Amino acid sequence: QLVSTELSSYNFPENFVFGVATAAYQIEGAFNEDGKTDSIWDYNLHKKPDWVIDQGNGDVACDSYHKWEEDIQLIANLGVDFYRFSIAWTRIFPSGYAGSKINDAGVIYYNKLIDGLLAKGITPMVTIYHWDLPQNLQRNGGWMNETIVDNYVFYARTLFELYGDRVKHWITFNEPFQICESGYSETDLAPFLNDSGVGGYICAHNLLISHGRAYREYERTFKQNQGGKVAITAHSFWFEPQGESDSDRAAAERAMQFWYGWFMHPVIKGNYPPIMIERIDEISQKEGFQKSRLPKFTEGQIEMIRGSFDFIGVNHYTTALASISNNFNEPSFYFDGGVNRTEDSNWVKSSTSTWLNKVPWGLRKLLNWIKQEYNNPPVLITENGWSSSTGLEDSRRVSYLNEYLSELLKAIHEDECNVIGYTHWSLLDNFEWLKGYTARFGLVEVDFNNPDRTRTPRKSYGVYQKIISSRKIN
Ligand code: GBH
Repeated sequence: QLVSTELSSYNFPENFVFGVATAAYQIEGAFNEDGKTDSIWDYNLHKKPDWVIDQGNGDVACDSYHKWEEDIQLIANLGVDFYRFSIAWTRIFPSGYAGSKINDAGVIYYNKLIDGLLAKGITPMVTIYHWDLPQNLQRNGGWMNETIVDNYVFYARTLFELYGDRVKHWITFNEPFQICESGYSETDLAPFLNDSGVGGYICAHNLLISHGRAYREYERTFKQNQGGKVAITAHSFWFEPQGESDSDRAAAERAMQFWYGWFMHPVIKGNYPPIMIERIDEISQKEGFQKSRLPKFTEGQIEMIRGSFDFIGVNHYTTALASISNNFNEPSFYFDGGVNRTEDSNWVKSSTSTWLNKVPWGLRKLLNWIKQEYNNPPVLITENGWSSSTGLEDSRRVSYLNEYLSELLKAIHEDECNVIGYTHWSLLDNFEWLKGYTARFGLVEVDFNNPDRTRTPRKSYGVYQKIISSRKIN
């Protein structure tokens, strides 16, 4: 009965909150204004524009650095409770380093944004790190150098100091898997390091320690006075077994642990998932590594990271099918996981993001898995959305939104999953990483050929607006 497609007639609970999300590099532009330095995205895309399908980059993007007042008006008219945006590290600390000179102009920009949101009754939710590492730190190894921890924690602490009187919701990291596996072990995201089977694990290790320390810093120094909440957001597919066999079932469960548990198991239960430790230790040894490619936490680190969340953030877009795989022969996350990822050709596929299929029941199954696995923690959906091309009549986004929210309602009312809110990605069409400006995720269309970056609400904007005001699917 989990796999139905009927729209739900339940209401959203009274305290359920709605939001909309963006990220700094994807919308701000002004890449070299007011003292900002290059992030790994500025640096790499200037050096090699061909990383991106249309050679686009974030130099101007939606120009939200200048058009933030218009953005706030769009957010206010939409009627959401909160706006999730990220802060560019390179605007606050141009050198990136702990203790380095703070950049006042950058500080002021986010003050204006936060105050502008609050003036319209919109709650600001800040992502501290959404992929735009200062290139100056990447010069020094970035997330693969353990000295990143002190630099990140100092940066996070500075944000708590600067904005914590008004910002009560903090996300330390957006999508560790993408930061680390895609950025350090593959070439899907900056810094494109392609250090297969090694870089991603080292990055993730330093990232988890950074998260834990930032959380403890907030808890110790700010929580009592500021009364805010700190969380981490990980991306998760739902992995459905490809067939009925035990090995497909085991592969799907392994996939959940490798993709999602890699980060959430340490944060919620302490340490990496046992299946990851076991497999990576064993495979590393067979490969002739002296030590496991998966780094080890100390007991102290395990305790520090365990429980470092006030709620958990989940970015969920789509579902994949899992079956067993033994087909790789170089050190690799995929070999370690032993999962072959496929999809069902009957699923409705996004025309602009090939990885994105509309599988609404996957959200409900994912929420149930989280409930079981982690003892029903408070979950905020920090991203969910659909990728179209240009055009205001975005009927596929509308059905995606209606159907995913329906499954969310069923998870809340029928399965008692503790979901506290929903965030749509994205407010605006924006710079979609290696897809440039070809994949449009906005409730609002942006004309990137117009120097004014004109914004026009799509049909889905009105549909989401109505869902929020009526508190049900219409
Ligand atoms: C989010 O990432 C990001 O947080 C956001 O910045 C981005 O704009 C948004 O979603 C839309 O993409 O394994 O080769 O099939 C989503 C993360 C990116 C994870 C694509 C899955 C599949 C690549 N997803 N990825 S592949």
